[in-house]
Order: sequence, then structure tokens, then C-alpha cells
Amino acid sequence: MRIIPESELIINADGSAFHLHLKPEQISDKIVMMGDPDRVTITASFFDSVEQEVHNREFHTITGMYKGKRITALSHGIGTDNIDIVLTELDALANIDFETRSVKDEFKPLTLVRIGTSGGMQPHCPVGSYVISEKSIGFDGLIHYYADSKTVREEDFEEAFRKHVNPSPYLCTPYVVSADEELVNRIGFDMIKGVTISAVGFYGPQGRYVRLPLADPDMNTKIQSFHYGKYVITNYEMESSAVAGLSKLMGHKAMTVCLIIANRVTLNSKVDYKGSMEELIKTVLDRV
Ligand code: R1P
Repeated sequence: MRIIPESELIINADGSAFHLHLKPEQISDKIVMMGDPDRVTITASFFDSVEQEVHNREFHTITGMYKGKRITALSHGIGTDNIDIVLTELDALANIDFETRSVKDEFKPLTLVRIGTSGGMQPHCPVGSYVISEKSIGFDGLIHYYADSKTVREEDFEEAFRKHVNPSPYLCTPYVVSADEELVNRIGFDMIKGVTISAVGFYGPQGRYVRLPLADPDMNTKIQSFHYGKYVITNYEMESSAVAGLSKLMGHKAMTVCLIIANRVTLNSKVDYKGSMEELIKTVLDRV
């Protein structure tokens, strides 16, 4: 039996996971996640009852009951680096015995749905629409740190994308992963499905020219014209590749759905999106 050393999985004095500050009994196996800690409060406002609420850094967690289902709502902050922390600690809470520091004999699968905001990259993803990340292209490189990444990556798709976009060798090698198919069909049957790029930043890494000129000003034009079979790139956000990739490696079911709040083709955006986001959250809670 492998004992995981204290330095490799830090457990707080109260028995909670290092960053999330959660104890194993405080999470449900159904988890909805979002970048914004306030979106967790909005999500919990639809719960019939709240069991507990925990805050640490950008991680805000509320577990409660929604129409007879125990659900955890959790904020992960911004970026795939945060997803590495959140998914590893959630998986540890479910599948590692914190007393013995060893992997439990029985695997507990989690269902994880990220409810995010995003920028549309095609005319058919207008502001206000809901887009499921059926596939994600990670510009972040996170998956490459894990030994079995090859088992979840789609190398033909990656190759086609590399050929078309020709990304600079200074960037991480883009990887392609899929969301859980059953979850996508159950939660997103009436939503737009597509390919999401998870970028490592919001401005330059998503081709936004504010004051600093871009290294590759044509990147978004190439991204918008890319096709692979029926797939086109529908949107940019910053976490779905890591959510899909790490979940698959760990054996959990995961997907991302985003509300489009800006469209990069029509160059418009909507910052007051509370109503549409509330509708999306309720839809996911009903279907998860
Ligand atoms: C950037 O503004 C943030 O918004 C999107 C991006 O993925 C990134 O986290 O998602 P959230 O609204 O869930 O944070």
C-alpha cells in the first residue's frame, strides 16, 4: 500500500484538504463548478436547504439539497492551474483515506459540471447562447505533466489543428480532450455543442489586442476557419481542457457549459448577464 507523504498531499490540522479547506464528508458526488465565488452564492440560492459553506482564497463551496439531490457548488477561480488544484483535491476527498493517506479500495466517481462564461468564436454562438465544450483544446499544457495523458488525448485532431494554426514553438503544445459523452447528451441535448479553446490568459492568449501588439495577429482568423470533420472552434474560455482531461484521467465524468458573454466575430459583449446565467445554473441543477 502506497502511503502518500505529507508534503505531496497537504492535509490541514482540522482534517481538510489544503486549498479547498473541505473535509471528505462535505462534498457530494455531484459537483457544479464556476470561476466566480459569487456564482456559488447564486447557485446555492436555488437550493432547498444548505448543509454547510466553506471559504478559502478563491475557493467558495456550498453543499446543499436541490429537488432531492445533494449537490456541491464550488468556485475554482481562473485558469487551468487552479483546476489542477481543485480536481486533485476533490478526487483526494473522494478517493483517498485521509487517516491512512492511501488510495481507498473502492473508487468513488464524481460528476463535475463547470458552468462558465466565455467568448464566442463563430456567428452561431451569439451573446446569450449556451455552448457545451464537447471537445476542448488546451493551450495550457497541464495534461502533459501526467503520465497517462496519451490515453485521453486525441492526437489526430491535435495534428490537424497544429497544421492549420501553426502555433509558435514557444507556446505549450495544444492538446485535445473530450467531455463525458453521456453528460453532454443529458445536460446539453438542446444546447450548442462545439470545440472550446482553454487559453492561458484573457487578453493576448485569446488574441485580444489592447495595448501590447500580438505575436501572431492572425491567430484568431486561423482558429475561426479551422474545421475537423463536423467540428469547428466555437469559443474561448480558460478551464475546460483541464476539467475534461484531468477528470478523464481520474475516472470522473465531467463537462463544461458556458454562457457566451462576448462574440469575437461580431465584436460585441454583454456584461450584465445575471438573468441568462441564473437560467443556465437552474437548467444544469435540474439535469445533473
Ligand atoms: C475570465 O474572465 C474567466 O471567465 C471564464 C473564464 O474561463 C475565466 O475563468 O469563466 P468563469 O466565468 O467561470 O470564471
